[in-house]
Amino acid sequence: MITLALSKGRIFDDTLPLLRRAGIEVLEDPETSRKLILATSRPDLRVVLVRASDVPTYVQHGGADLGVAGLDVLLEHAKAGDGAGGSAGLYRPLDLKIARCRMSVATREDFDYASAVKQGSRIRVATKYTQTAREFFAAKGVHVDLIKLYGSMELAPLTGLADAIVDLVSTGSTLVANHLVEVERIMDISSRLVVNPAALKLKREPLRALIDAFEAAVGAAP
Ligand code: PRT
Ligand code: MG
Repeated sequence: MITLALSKGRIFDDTLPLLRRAGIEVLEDPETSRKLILATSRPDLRVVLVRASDVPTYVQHGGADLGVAGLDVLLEHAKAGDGAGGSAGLYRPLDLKIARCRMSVATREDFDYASAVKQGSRIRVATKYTQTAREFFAAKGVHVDLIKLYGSMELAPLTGLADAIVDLVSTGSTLVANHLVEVERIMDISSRLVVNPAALKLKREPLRALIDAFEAAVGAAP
């Protein structure tokens, strides 16, 4: 049996067409079913539904043989280095080019970010991505106080909790709706296939075939 870890929502929705192109159907809809383990049309492949940020943990520790996670999540997981060796425990063979967005710095419209950076002021930055943000600002030589949040980052500059946020942006409409502006782009983000290296040894043939099928499906994507 091969176990594929996916998170509900955009990762599941964007992985489905890739699986379909590889001739694989997921037999249950996570939006209507309460099941966390979903069968597929391939009797030797099942999907487990986990939190987006738990995908690397499942794959690293063998709860799943492979999984799909955003680069944002993978970088935080690797840098958190929770004793288990960060990304050392994950083989990352493929950019699936799905769930694309960018990681950016945003502030209130009336906050002069460029001047704050130039003057070397300490900037209070709220984010879920503290590891990535710390590295980004350190490389620029910008002094920041990082405030860890788990969601609704957009609220932080509006309430005075922070001067800036580091968050994901795709259409930009969330920023606009909250009167925030993107002042710097940190990196482009897409989702990656990650594989447990031990599983790749033990189940080499079927896992290789599945990775190849994903690769062909990405290549064939419109
Ligand atoms: O919800 P949970 O805490 O379980 O996890 P999650 O929020 O990380 O999961 P999910 O499903 O929301 O996101 C999974 C992955 O999708 C992320 O890890 C990213 O790699 C990727 N992705 C792609 C995005 C976006 N686009 C995105 N736009 N993840 C989040 N957003 C959010 C963003 O944080 C902001 O709040 O959407 C809002 C901005 O969108 P626009 O279109 O208004 O700019
Ligand atoms: Mg979410």
